[in-house]
Amino acid sequence: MQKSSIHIVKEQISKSKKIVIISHYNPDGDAVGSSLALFHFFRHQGLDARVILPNPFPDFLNWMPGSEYVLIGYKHLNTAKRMLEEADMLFVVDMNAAHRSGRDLEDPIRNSPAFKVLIDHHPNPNLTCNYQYSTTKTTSTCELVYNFMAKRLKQKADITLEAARCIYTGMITDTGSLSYACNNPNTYRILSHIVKMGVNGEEIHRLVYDNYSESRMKLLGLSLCKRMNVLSEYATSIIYLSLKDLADFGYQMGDTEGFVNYGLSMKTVVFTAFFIQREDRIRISFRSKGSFDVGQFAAKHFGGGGHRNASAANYYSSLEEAIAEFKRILPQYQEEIVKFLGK
Ligand SMILES: [Mn+2]
Repeated sequence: MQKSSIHIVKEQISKSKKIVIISHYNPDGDAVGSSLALFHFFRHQGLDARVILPNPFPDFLNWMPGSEYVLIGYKHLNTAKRMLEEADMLFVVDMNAAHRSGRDLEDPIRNSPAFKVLIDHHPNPNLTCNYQYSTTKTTSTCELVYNFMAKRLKQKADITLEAARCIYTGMITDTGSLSYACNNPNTYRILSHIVKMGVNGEEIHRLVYDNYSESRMKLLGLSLCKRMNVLSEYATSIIYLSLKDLADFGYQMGDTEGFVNYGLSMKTVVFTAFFIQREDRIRISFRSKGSFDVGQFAAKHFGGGGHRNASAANYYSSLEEAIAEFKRILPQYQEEIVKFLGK
């Protein structure tokens, strides 16, 4: 499909009657942030905009302005499908393909007759759309949403404080509070602008990070004490949690968000994998330091994908088998991983 110019997008927005914004399954700070930032931006202009997220977002994002208006797609599937059918504009954010919203929303997204805009920072965008704004060279989709509004549409003045707070949230949650994917001066220009607008970074940090459940803290303790192995000769660590572990500690959705980063925070570790057992599969998250590309690793060996330093995959077998498979593959990368040690 021939991609439209930004002028056509602008014209589409101005005459749009029903704008729908959708993001990925298991929405994180960036998915919720980028969706709600657009929501506030359009509402501010008097446009009818609505957000669909496939399933509930974690509790620590409940405070986000506008979150009470989000439609949870899998709870209200027929409504979600009807909204996608009736939308005249559809914004797909923080995901590179329709199936990221889950099986039941994949076709409704693809078949929606709406004018489609994709805004995303994952590699290999794969959605037929009218306008695509996709690059991996950014902190987050929230940063791209800011650029889209301020630079492409040239409507900086329509970014409200609520939208700015949402943008800030995605920028910090997708970068481990600006500890990776954050070496671009533009990132700080945006932060400077939105802090000037009145965004309180300290408050958002407190709302997001000092907002954990008791079950999360106990699961974290278990993970680090009893479920972490460091494979020193490979500068690699693994953490795993079984269904029983989750049940024993009263797991709630979102509790293990970010656990994978603990595996990487050791001086002697360059590569880490976090295995979590779900009802029907093992979800594996990978993280790395430096040039070791875990996006490619996940794609090649586990049918997953993601970014150079952060990726994920599903493995349809037992937890033990997933870990064994990982350990079988690891030796071929030993040299590549270890060479980053101490850098
Ligand atoms: Mn993101």
